[in-house]
Amino acid sequence: MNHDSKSLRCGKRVLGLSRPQVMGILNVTPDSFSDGGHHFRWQDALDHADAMVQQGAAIIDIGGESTRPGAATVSSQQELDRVLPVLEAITARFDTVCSVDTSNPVLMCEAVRLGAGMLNDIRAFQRPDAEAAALDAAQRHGVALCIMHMQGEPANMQTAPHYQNVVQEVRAFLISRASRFEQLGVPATQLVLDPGFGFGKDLAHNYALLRELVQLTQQRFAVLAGLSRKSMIGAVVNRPIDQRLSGSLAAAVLAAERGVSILRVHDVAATVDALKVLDYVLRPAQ
Ligand code: YH5
Repeated sequence: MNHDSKSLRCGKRVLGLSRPQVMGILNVTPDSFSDGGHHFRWQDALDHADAMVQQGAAIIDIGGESTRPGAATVSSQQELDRVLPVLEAITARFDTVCSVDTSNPVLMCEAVRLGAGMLNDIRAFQRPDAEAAALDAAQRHGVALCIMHMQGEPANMQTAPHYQNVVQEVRAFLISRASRFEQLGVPATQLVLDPGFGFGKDLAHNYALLRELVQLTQQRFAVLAGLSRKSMIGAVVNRPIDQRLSGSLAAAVLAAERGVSILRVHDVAATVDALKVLDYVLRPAQ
């Protein structure tokens, strides 16, 4: 699908996708917004969400499970305790769509009750009960579902990623998963596909997916890309994680130019500016 015709239902709201939209990342893990110890600073997290909304984020993606290789596994209750209070505060304060980054079916149900407009699962709703929870959320509350491709699990996914044809395999997986949700009654206007940059892919796999994104964006679903600060940027520019903004902006613009509708990013203001330039180039001359 191209940018002209798309919109995404996110619960009570409809997000127009005639221009690419920005999803701001809000991590609520102990290593973010901490005071150096184990104390999580709620106000800092809310201030950060506020800033991202002011900068033009259409969606705030709240995540309480670290997917870094070697990261401590989080219990279901811990994840609920981290995410739900922040979600509740954000939906009360800001007129923005909230997405919850989780594979936990209990959190999916609770998040939708508190007004989340999108569920974002790096495991594509394949864990036991996650599919049923996502289906219920989509059908009863109209929330959008973001289906991401990953090979393996975060703990081992970068060990030896292997594909015959990464673009075809990722596309086939995503289309089959989305078609299943459609058959179960979820309209395509509530489904988002994501190739899952960095999730069980080496550098060549990641760049093949970025190069060939039109193979995903030409389907009938909206596409989301998460490229911000990832290793595939760091490997090319040869810079640590806090110096990857320029590379991330280049990747975001290249993805949007290939028809991606939602960019999941850390740096909202800079990405919004970069996308404005792309939008002006793509706009018919007046
Ligand atoms: C994604 O792509 N990613 S969490 C490593 C980094 C920087 C950032 C080494 N959740 C995605 O953001 N959900 C995450 O530098 C996601 N798509 C969707 N839908 C990983 C992350 C990151 C990892």
